[in-house]
Amino acid sequence: MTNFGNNPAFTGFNAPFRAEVDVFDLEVEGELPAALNGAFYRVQPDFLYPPRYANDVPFNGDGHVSMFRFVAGHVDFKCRFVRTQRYKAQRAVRRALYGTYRNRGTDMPEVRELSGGTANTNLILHAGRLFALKEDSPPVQIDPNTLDTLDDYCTFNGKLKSRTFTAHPKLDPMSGEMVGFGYEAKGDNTDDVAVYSLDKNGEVNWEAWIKVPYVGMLHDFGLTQTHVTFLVIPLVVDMEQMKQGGVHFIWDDTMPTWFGVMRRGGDGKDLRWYKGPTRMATHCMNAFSDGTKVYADMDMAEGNQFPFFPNRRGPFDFRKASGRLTRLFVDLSKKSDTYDLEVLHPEIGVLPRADERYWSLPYKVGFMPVMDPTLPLDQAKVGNTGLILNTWTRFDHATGKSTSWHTDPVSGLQECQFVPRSQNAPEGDGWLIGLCNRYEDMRTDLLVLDALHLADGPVATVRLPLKLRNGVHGTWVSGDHLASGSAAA
Ligand code: V55
Ligand code: FE
Repeated sequence: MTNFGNNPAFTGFNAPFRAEVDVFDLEVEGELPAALNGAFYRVQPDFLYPPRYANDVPFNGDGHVSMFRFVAGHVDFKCRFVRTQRYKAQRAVRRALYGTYRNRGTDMPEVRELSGGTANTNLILHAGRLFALKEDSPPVQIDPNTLDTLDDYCTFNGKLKSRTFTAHPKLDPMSGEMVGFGYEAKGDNTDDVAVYSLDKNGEVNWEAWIKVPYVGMLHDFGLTQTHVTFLVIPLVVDMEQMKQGGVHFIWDDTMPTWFGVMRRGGDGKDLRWYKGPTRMATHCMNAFSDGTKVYADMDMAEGNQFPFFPNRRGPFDFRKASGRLTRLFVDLSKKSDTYDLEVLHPEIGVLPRADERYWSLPYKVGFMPVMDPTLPLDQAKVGNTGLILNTWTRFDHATGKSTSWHTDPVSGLQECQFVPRSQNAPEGDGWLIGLCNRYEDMRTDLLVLDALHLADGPVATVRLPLKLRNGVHGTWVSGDHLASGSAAA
């Protein structure tokens, strides 16, 4: 094959990984909590072949899933590429056949009928099925024990009519339902969104079709006990740019945001759109309802947060890319056609997470990787996925206080994952785990912190003998869903 060249997106810590590895019994410093029984899955975009287009973006890498199986104070490791239709087609001919990010017109003719999905963004387990997700295509089902791909185009028994499905489905802890949606549901640049819920056995039990005010990235959404919320942001689809071989999105800072709120289980006709200022927000820490009041907490910035998606005007501005956890609020009993915004905490960060036992419910505790507050903002480096993050922070919305732990200056942190100490432990009582990039020796560690005592630092550091790439999202699956024993036997 050709090589990846000296593009900074593919050198140093960002070098392609491409390997499929099993490591039995990883080295551990410190003490792994014996009660941690389950698996941490996370996914990184990892190009199997060098992209054919110079303008391609990190978000177009092939989905490469890592599994850390925690059992009896030990961790076994396994990683595999997801066998997407794209992966299999390119592997068969030993070269890239697909084009640039979410632009099917740049794909070679022989693959245009195949799925373009990369399964590179997130994972979730529902009704015993583990899905690897990319928002431009249906879920890909993988085996939670072997990581083998079981279904490269999962339509929920033919019930998923949308051509796309979000990378951020939510689980309702009360009903056991999984709720999700697909945007651009009838094809590129269509303003159709299809919303679905699946009952606790994995059967589709609700479908509603709605329209967005304009077609922008709809990456995540909010789920409450009674409603779903969407935020349309001005990272808009540009068909002109795509015709010229460009990527799917462009940032248009002349456009407002629209916060959409609609009832769960209905036909979508009650959907209301509330206007707001130009903002970027990708992720929802959690959302909840209180009577007619609906709240959604998102990491929100003034401008484009993805340096690799072009701005319609002006250069990338990392000051405007700084996002803070922000509460979006509407009262459905009021006539207002705008939504309210309130910054909840001063820290600058991305990738907010909650104690998922509180998804869709009133909650107090959240977590987020943030920039070390001792780093002056204008010295913050802009990596290929935005700001360099070296701090994990726990937020308490009831007191407005936060506690943090930050790494040494030659390390960086990826997304964090909360794991409850037990199924009925209080909210936020458990561990915070996630990957740490060791830039000096080009390795990756998995850190385990006590979520109640972040400032004390890791209780255990699980050392990998290799370097993983910057990943996107991960999920925790408790041991009762998994085969007993080793993952890497
Ligand atoms: C995101 C990630 C994506 C993508 C769109 O975090 C949005 C946001 C890894 O791919 O395609
Ligand atoms: Fe995401």
